[in-house]
Amino acid sequence: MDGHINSGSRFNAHGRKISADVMRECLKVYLVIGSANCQDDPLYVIREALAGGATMVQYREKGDGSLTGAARIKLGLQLQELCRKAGVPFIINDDVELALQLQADGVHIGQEDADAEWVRSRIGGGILGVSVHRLEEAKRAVQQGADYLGIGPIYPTSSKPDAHAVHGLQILPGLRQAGIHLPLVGIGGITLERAGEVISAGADGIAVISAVAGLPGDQVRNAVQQLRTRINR
Ligand code: 3NM
Repeated sequence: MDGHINSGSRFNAHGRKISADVMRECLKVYLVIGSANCQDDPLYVIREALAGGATMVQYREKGDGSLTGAARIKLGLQLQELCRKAGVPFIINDDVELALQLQADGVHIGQEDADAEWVRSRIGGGILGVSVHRLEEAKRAVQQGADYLGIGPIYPTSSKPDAHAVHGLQILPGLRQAGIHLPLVGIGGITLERAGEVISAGADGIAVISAVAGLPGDQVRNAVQQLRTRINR
């Protein structure tokens, strides 16, 4: 592995970093998904979400009953193939080695995970997302080469038992006014009804688990279409 994630991908050809403008587009309706989050077969859910216009996918195989070992890798490869066909970046949560093994388009890490500078050195021009909870963390992630910042939880969420205290919408204009210009995605408890206000507050997009993966598979496509409409308003 040469340390350049999926260097054949149109998102980071020749190891170049993704532009902020393309990153903003990719963040619009960002689906975070693992088998434990899905009511239906994750492959069906992903197919429907991509058909509805999901703009980026994060494979986050966590929680009760989540897959490990070969089964985790197999599902990752299957999800990645669907994303590749749809021309949508495929990001791995928290596991640089898995990302390199799968040749994913990027990695998303939290503050408790690996150091962002180290991850950047491992993934070359791949997409690097970092979850931050305060201005100092945001500034540091910018310096360390993040392509986007995840901000959450914006609202209460039951999808992440160890989530931080709820920030509310105010954190978004706070970061913008403090000079953080990197693409931002809001996460945590975001629903169709709330999506518009997250964008109005300063996010470039929304990242969701339950509002998409938690639905019966036959409702997923419509849910993503509706989210895209709210984001573009
Ligand atoms: N990260 P839902 S909140 C994966 O605050 C994750 O960083 C969060 O799931 C953070 O859309 C969260 O179902 C869960 O609320 C998001």
